[in-house]
Amino acid sequence: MKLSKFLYLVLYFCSVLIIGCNKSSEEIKIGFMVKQPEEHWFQNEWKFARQASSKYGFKLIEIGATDGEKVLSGIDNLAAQGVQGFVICAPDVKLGPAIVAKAKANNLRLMSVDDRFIGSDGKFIEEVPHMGISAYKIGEIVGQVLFDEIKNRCWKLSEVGAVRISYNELATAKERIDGATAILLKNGFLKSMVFDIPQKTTDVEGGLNAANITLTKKPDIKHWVIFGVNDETVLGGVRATEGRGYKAADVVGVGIGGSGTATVEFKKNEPTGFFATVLISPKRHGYETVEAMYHWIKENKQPESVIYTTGILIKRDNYKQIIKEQGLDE
Ligand code: FCA
Repeated sequence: MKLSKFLYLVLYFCSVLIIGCNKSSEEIKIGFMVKQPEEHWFQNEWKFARQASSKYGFKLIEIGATDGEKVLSGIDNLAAQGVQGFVICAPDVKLGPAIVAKAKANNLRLMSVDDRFIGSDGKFIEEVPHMGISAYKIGEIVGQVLFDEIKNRCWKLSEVGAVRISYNELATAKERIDGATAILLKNGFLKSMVFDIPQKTTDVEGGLNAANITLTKKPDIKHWVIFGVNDETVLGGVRATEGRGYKAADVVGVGIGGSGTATVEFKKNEPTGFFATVLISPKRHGYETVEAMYHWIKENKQPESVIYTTGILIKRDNYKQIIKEQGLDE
Protein backbone atom coordinates (compact mmCIF):
# COMPACT_ATOMS: atom_id res chain seq x y z
CA MET A 1 0.00 0.00 0.00
CA LYS A 2 1.27 3.46 -0.89
CA LEU A 3 2.05 5.78 2.03
CA SER A 4 -0.53 8.36 0.90
CA LYS A 5 -3.25 5.72 0.76
CA PHE A 6 -2.23 4.52 4.22
CA LEU A 7 -2.38 8.07 5.62
CA TYR A 8 -5.78 8.53 4.02
CA LEU A 9 -7.09 5.42 5.74
CA VAL A 10 -5.67 6.51 9.11
CA LEU A 11 -7.35 9.90 8.72
CA TYR A 12 -10.62 8.24 7.76
CA PHE A 13 -10.69 5.99 10.86
CA CYS A 14 -9.75 8.89 13.14
CA SER A 15 -12.64 10.95 11.82
CA VAL A 16 -15.05 8.02 12.36
CA LEU A 17 -13.80 7.75 15.93
CA ILE A 18 -14.17 11.48 16.56
CA ILE A 19 -17.70 11.57 15.16
CA GLY A 20 -18.54 8.51 17.25
CA CYS A 21 -17.18 10.26 20.35
CA ASN A 22 -19.27 13.33 19.63
CA LYS A 23 -22.38 11.19 19.39
CA SER A 24 -21.83 9.56 22.74
CA SER A 25 -21.16 12.96 24.34
CA GLU A 26 -24.70 13.87 23.28
CA GLU A 27 -26.09 11.44 25.83
CA ILE A 28 -29.85 11.66 26.23
CA LYS A 29 -30.87 13.16 29.58
CA ILE A 30 -34.45 13.59 30.74
CA GLY A 31 -35.72 15.45 33.80
CA PHE A 32 -38.73 14.36 35.88
CA MET A 33 -40.04 17.02 38.24
CA VAL A 34 -42.82 16.34 40.74
CA LYS A 35 -44.76 18.57 43.13
CA GLN A 36 -44.90 16.26 46.17
CA PRO A 37 -41.83 14.02 46.24
CA GLU A 38 -42.85 12.48 49.59
CA GLU A 39 -46.13 11.09 48.20
CA HIS A 40 -46.10 7.38 47.27
CA TRP A 41 -47.68 8.12 43.90
CA PHE A 42 -44.82 10.37 42.83
CA GLN A 43 -42.15 8.07 44.25
CA ASN A 44 -43.67 5.31 42.15
CA GLU A 45 -43.73 7.46 39.05
CA TRP A 46 -40.01 8.04 39.53
CA LYS A 47 -39.45 4.34 40.13
CA PHE A 48 -41.06 3.42 36.81
CA ALA A 49 -39.33 6.29 35.02
CA ARG A 50 -36.04 4.76 36.24
CA GLN A 51 -37.07 1.44 34.69
CA ALA A 52 -37.48 3.19 31.34
CA SER A 53 -34.14 4.89 31.81
CA SER A 54 -32.37 1.56 32.29
CA LYS A 55 -34.18 0.00 29.37
CA TYR A 56 -33.34 2.79 26.91
CA GLY A 57 -30.06 3.89 28.46
CA PHE A 58 -30.87 7.57 28.98
CA LYS A 59 -30.00 9.49 32.11
CA LEU A 60 -32.94 10.42 34.36
CA ILE A 61 -32.73 13.44 36.64
CA GLU A 62 -35.39 13.56 39.37
CA ILE A 63 -36.29 16.86 41.00
CA GLY A 64 -38.87 17.56 43.71
CA ALA A 65 -40.30 21.05 43.18
CA THR A 66 -42.83 22.03 45.79
CA ASP A 67 -43.39 25.65 44.75
CA GLY A 68 -43.11 27.94 41.74
CA GLU A 69 -39.64 29.21 42.58
CA LYS A 70 -38.30 25.68 42.89
CA VAL A 71 -39.88 24.76 39.56
CA LEU A 72 -38.22 27.64 37.73
CA SER A 73 -34.82 27.15 39.34
CA GLY A 74 -35.24 23.40 38.77
CA ILE A 75 -35.66 23.99 35.04
CA ASP A 76 -32.46 26.07 34.96
CA ASN A 77 -30.74 23.31 36.89
CA LEU A 78 -31.93 20.69 34.38
CA ALA A 79 -30.77 22.85 31.48
CA ALA A 80 -27.37 23.29 33.11
CA GLN A 81 -27.10 19.51 33.44
CA GLY A 82 -27.74 19.18 29.71
CA VAL A 83 -31.18 17.58 29.59
CA GLN A 84 -32.97 17.78 26.26
CA GLY A 85 -36.45 17.55 27.78
CA PHE A 86 -38.45 17.02 30.95
CA VAL A 87 -41.73 15.72 32.32
CA ILE A 88 -43.44 17.66 35.10
CA CYS A 89 -46.29 17.52 37.60
CA ALA A 90 -46.24 21.15 38.70
CA PRO A 91 -47.23 22.35 42.19
CA ASP A 92 -49.63 24.82 40.60
CA VAL A 93 -51.12 24.35 37.13
CA LYS A 94 -51.31 28.12 36.67
CA LEU A 95 -47.51 28.10 36.43
CA GLY A 96 -48.05 26.54 33.00
CA PRO A 97 -47.31 29.64 30.88
CA ALA A 98 -44.14 30.43 32.89
CA ILE A 99 -42.96 26.82 32.60
CA VAL A 100 -43.63 26.73 28.86
CA ALA A 101 -41.70 30.00 28.41
CA LYS A 102 -38.77 28.79 30.50
CA ALA A 103 -38.62 25.47 28.65
CA LYS A 104 -38.63 27.32 25.31
CA ALA A 105 -35.94 29.73 26.46
CA ASN A 106 -33.75 26.75 27.36
CA ASN A 107 -34.69 24.85 24.21
CA LEU A 108 -36.14 21.93 26.20
CA ARG A 109 -38.95 19.60 25.21
CA LEU A 110 -41.77 19.60 27.74
CA MET A 111 -44.54 17.19 28.79
CA SER A 112 -46.90 17.39 31.76
CA VAL A 113 -48.12 14.48 33.82
CA ASP A 114 -51.11 14.14 36.21
CA ASP A 115 -51.92 17.86 36.47
CA ARG A 116 -52.53 19.67 33.18
CA PHE A 117 -51.33 23.26 32.72
CA ILE A 118 -53.85 26.06 32.58
CA GLY A 119 -53.12 29.05 30.34
CA SER A 120 -53.86 32.71 31.06
CA ASP A 121 -57.23 32.24 29.28
CA GLY A 122 -58.24 29.61 31.87
CA LYS A 123 -58.06 26.78 29.29
CA PHE A 124 -55.71 23.81 29.14
CA ILE A 125 -52.44 24.53 27.36
CA GLU A 126 -52.90 22.03 24.57
CA GLU A 127 -49.51 22.43 22.93
CA VAL A 128 -47.91 20.60 25.88
CA PRO A 129 -48.34 16.80 25.58
CA HIS A 130 -50.04 15.45 28.68
CA MET A 131 -50.84 12.20 30.46
CA GLY A 132 -53.49 12.36 33.18
CA ILE A 133 -56.16 10.14 34.67
CA SER A 134 -59.74 9.98 33.39
CA ALA A 135 -60.70 11.93 36.45
CA TYR A 136 -64.48 12.27 36.19
CA LYS A 137 -64.99 8.57 35.40
CA ILE A 138 -62.74 7.55 38.26
CA GLY A 139 -64.72 9.86 40.53
CA GLU A 140 -67.88 8.12 39.40
CA ILE A 141 -66.42 4.77 40.45
CA VAL A 142 -65.71 6.26 43.88
CA GLY A 143 -69.27 7.57 44.19
CA GLN A 144 -70.78 4.23 43.22
CA VAL A 145 -68.70 2.28 45.74
CA LEU A 146 -69.67 4.72 48.48
CA PHE A 147 -73.33 4.39 47.65
CA ASP A 148 -73.21 0.59 47.34
CA GLU A 149 -71.62 0.40 50.75
CA ILE A 150 -74.31 2.64 52.28
CA LYS A 151 -76.83 0.10 50.96
CA ASN A 152 -74.78 -2.90 52.17
CA ARG A 153 -74.67 -1.45 55.65
CA CYS A 154 -78.41 -0.68 55.55
CA TRP A 155 -77.85 2.94 56.60
CA LYS A 156 -80.79 5.36 56.51
CA LEU A 157 -79.92 8.10 54.01
CA SER A 158 -81.09 10.78 56.42
CA GLU A 159 -78.38 9.64 58.85
CA VAL A 160 -75.42 9.66 56.44
CA GLY A 161 -73.25 12.70 55.78
CA ALA A 162 -70.70 13.05 52.99
CA VAL A 163 -67.40 14.78 53.69
CA ARG A 164 -66.61 16.07 50.24
CA ILE A 165 -63.02 17.32 50.52
CA SER A 166 -62.46 19.59 47.55
CA TYR A 167 -59.49 21.18 45.82
CA ASN A 168 -60.94 23.32 43.05
CA GLU A 169 -57.63 24.87 42.03
CA LEU A 170 -56.84 21.67 40.19
CA ALA A 171 -59.06 20.52 37.31
CA THR A 172 -58.27 16.83 37.79
CA ALA A 173 -59.24 17.11 41.47
CA LYS A 174 -62.46 18.98 40.75
CA GLU A 175 -63.46 16.43 38.11
CA ARG A 176 -62.80 13.47 40.43
CA ILE A 177 -64.85 15.03 43.22
CA ASP A 178 -67.66 16.21 40.94
CA GLY A 179 -67.88 12.72 39.41
CA ALA A 180 -68.23 11.10 42.84
CA THR A 181 -70.81 13.66 43.96
CA ALA A 182 -72.89 13.29 40.80
CA ILE A 183 -73.17 9.52 41.23
CA LEU A 184 -74.09 9.80 44.91
CA LEU A 185 -76.87 12.26 44.09
CA LYS A 186 -78.04 10.25 41.09
CA ASN A 187 -78.53 7.28 43.40
CA GLY A 188 -80.62 9.34 45.79
CA PHE A 189 -78.06 10.56 48.33
CA LEU A 190 -79.51 13.69 50.00
CA LYS A 191 -78.02 16.90 48.64
CA SER A 192 -78.44 18.55 52.03
CA MET A 193 -76.16 15.89 53.53
CA VAL A 194 -73.20 16.62 51.21
CA PHE A 195 -70.78 18.92 53.04
CA ASP A 196 -68.17 20.51 50.81
CA ILE A 197 -64.98 21.48 52.54
CA PRO A 198 -61.90 22.77 50.72
CA GLN A 199 -58.48 21.48 51.71
CA LYS A 200 -55.33 23.60 51.69
CA THR A 201 -52.92 20.81 50.74
CA THR A 202 -53.61 17.49 49.04
CA ASP A 203 -51.96 15.34 51.72
CA VAL A 204 -53.06 13.52 54.91
CA GLU A 205 -52.79 16.65 56.99
CA GLY A 206 -54.82 18.67 54.50
CA GLY A 207 -57.55 16.01 54.49
CA LEU A 208 -57.57 15.72 58.27
CA ASN A 209 -57.81 19.44 58.87
CA ALA A 210 -60.60 19.86 56.33
CA ALA A 211 -62.66 16.92 57.61
CA ASN A 212 -62.31 18.09 61.20
CA ILE A 213 -64.06 21.33 60.34
CA THR A 214 -67.07 19.44 58.94
CA LEU A 215 -67.16 16.90 61.77
CA THR A 216 -67.09 19.69 64.36
CA LYS A 217 -69.98 21.47 62.67
CA LYS A 218 -72.09 18.31 62.39
CA PRO A 219 -71.56 16.32 65.57
CA ASP A 220 -74.94 14.56 65.39
CA ILE A 221 -74.46 12.73 62.12
CA LYS A 222 -74.31 8.96 62.66
CA HIS A 223 -72.45 7.71 59.59
CA TRP A 224 -69.99 9.30 57.20
CA VAL A 225 -68.78 8.71 53.68
CA ILE A 226 -65.57 10.46 52.66
CA PHE A 227 -64.04 11.29 49.30
CA GLY A 228 -61.42 13.60 47.83
CA VAL A 229 -58.66 13.92 45.26
CA ASN A 230 -56.41 11.08 46.43
CA ASP A 231 -55.75 8.41 49.06
CA GLU A 232 -53.87 10.78 51.34
CA THR A 233 -56.79 13.22 51.51
CA VAL A 234 -59.32 10.46 52.24
CA LEU A 235 -57.05 8.85 54.80
CA GLY A 236 -56.80 12.23 56.57
CA GLY A 237 -60.60 12.36 56.60
CA VAL A 238 -60.81 8.84 58.03
CA ARG A 239 -58.25 9.72 60.73
CA ALA A 240 -60.40 12.74 61.64
CA THR A 241 -63.45 10.50 62.18
CA GLU A 242 -61.37 8.15 64.35
CA GLY A 243 -60.21 11.14 66.39
CA ARG A 244 -63.83 11.93 67.08
CA GLY A 245 -64.69 8.42 68.19
CA TYR A 246 -66.40 7.08 65.06
CA LYS A 247 -65.89 3.34 64.55
CA ALA A 248 -64.87 1.85 61.19
CA ALA A 249 -68.39 0.41 60.92
CA ASP A 250 -69.75 3.97 60.62
CA VAL A 251 -67.26 5.33 58.10
CA VAL A 252 -66.64 4.61 54.43
CA GLY A 253 -63.71 6.36 52.81
CA VAL A 254 -62.86 5.64 49.19
CA GLY A 255 -59.60 7.03 47.84
CA ILE A 256 -57.87 7.34 44.48
CA GLY A 257 -54.30 6.09 44.07
CA GLY A 258 -53.72 2.58 45.35
CA SER A 259 -50.08 2.83 46.37
CA GLY A 260 -48.61 2.47 49.86
CA THR A 261 -50.99 4.88 51.60
CA ALA A 262 -53.96 2.65 50.78
CA THR A 263 -52.31 -0.75 51.09
CA VAL A 264 -51.01 -0.01 54.60
CA GLU A 265 -54.66 0.39 55.61
CA PHE A 266 -55.74 -2.81 53.85
CA LYS A 267 -52.95 -4.75 55.57
CA LYS A 268 -54.20 -3.93 59.06
CA ASN A 269 -55.77 -6.86 60.90
CA GLU A 270 -58.99 -4.96 61.55
CA PRO A 271 -60.69 -2.97 58.76
CA THR A 272 -60.52 0.81 59.12
CA GLY A 273 -62.83 3.43 57.65
CA PHE A 274 -60.52 3.49 54.62
CA PHE A 275 -62.71 1.07 52.73
CA ALA A 276 -61.44 1.03 49.13
CA THR A 277 -59.53 2.94 46.51
CA VAL A 278 -59.35 3.25 42.75
CA LEU A 279 -55.95 1.99 41.67
CA ILE A 280 -54.40 4.24 39.03
CA SER A 281 -51.17 3.50 37.20
CA PRO A 282 -47.89 5.12 38.29
CA LYS A 283 -46.31 2.64 35.89
CA ARG A 284 -47.98 4.16 32.86
CA HIS A 285 -47.52 7.73 34.10
CA GLY A 286 -43.87 7.25 35.07
CA TYR A 287 -42.63 4.85 32.39
CA GLU A 288 -44.64 5.89 29.37
CA THR A 289 -44.12 9.63 29.74
CA VAL A 290 -40.33 9.42 29.82
CA GLU A 291 -40.43 6.76 27.11
CA ALA A 292 -42.38 9.15 24.87
CA MET A 293 -39.95 11.93 25.77
CA TYR A 294 -37.02 9.69 24.84
CA HIS A 295 -38.47 8.95 21.39
CA TRP A 296 -39.23 12.65 20.95
CA ILE A 297 -35.62 13.57 21.64
CA LYS A 298 -34.03 10.68 19.79
CA GLU A 299 -36.24 10.29 16.74
CA ASN A 300 -38.15 13.54 16.82
CA LYS A 301 -41.33 11.51 17.24
CA GLN A 302 -43.99 13.82 18.65
CA PRO A 303 -45.76 12.35 21.73
CA GLU A 304 -49.54 11.90 21.67
CA SER A 305 -51.07 15.21 22.61
CA VAL A 306 -53.17 13.83 25.48
CA ILE A 307 -53.73 10.46 27.13
CA TYR A 308 -56.15 9.78 29.98
CA THR A 309 -55.56 6.53 31.87
CA THR A 310 -58.15 4.42 33.66
CA GLY A 311 -58.49 3.02 37.18
CA ILE A 312 -59.52 -0.24 38.86
CA LEU A 313 -61.34 -0.54 42.17
CA ILE A 314 -59.41 -2.36 44.90
CA LYS A 315 -60.38 -3.35 48.46
CA ARG A 316 -58.97 -5.36 51.34
CA ASP A 317 -60.04 -8.65 49.82
CA ASN A 318 -58.63 -8.25 46.30
CA TYR A 319 -55.89 -5.63 46.38
CA LYS A 320 -52.97 -8.06 46.55
CA GLN A 321 -53.96 -9.93 43.45
CA ILE A 322 -54.91 -6.87 41.37
CA ILE A 323 -51.80 -4.94 42.30
CA LYS A 324 -49.69 -7.92 41.29
CA GLU A 325 -51.57 -8.34 38.02
CA GLN A 326 -50.83 -4.68 37.26
CA GLY A 327 -47.10 -5.24 37.78
CA LEU A 328 -47.03 -3.00 40.86
CA ASP A 329 -45.77 -3.51 44.43
CA GLU A 330 -48.06 -3.33 47.44
C1 FCA B 1 -52.73 14.68 41.29
C2 FCA B 1 -52.83 14.34 42.76
C3 FCA B 1 -51.96 13.14 43.09
C4 FCA B 1 -52.26 11.99 42.14
C5 FCA B 1 -52.12 12.42 40.71
C6 FCA B 1 -52.49 11.34 39.72
O1 FCA B 1 -51.47 15.20 41.02
O2 FCA B 1 -52.43 15.44 43.56
O3 FCA B 1 -52.16 12.75 44.41
O4 FCA B 1 -53.58 11.55 42.36
O5 FCA B 1 -52.96 13.54 40.46
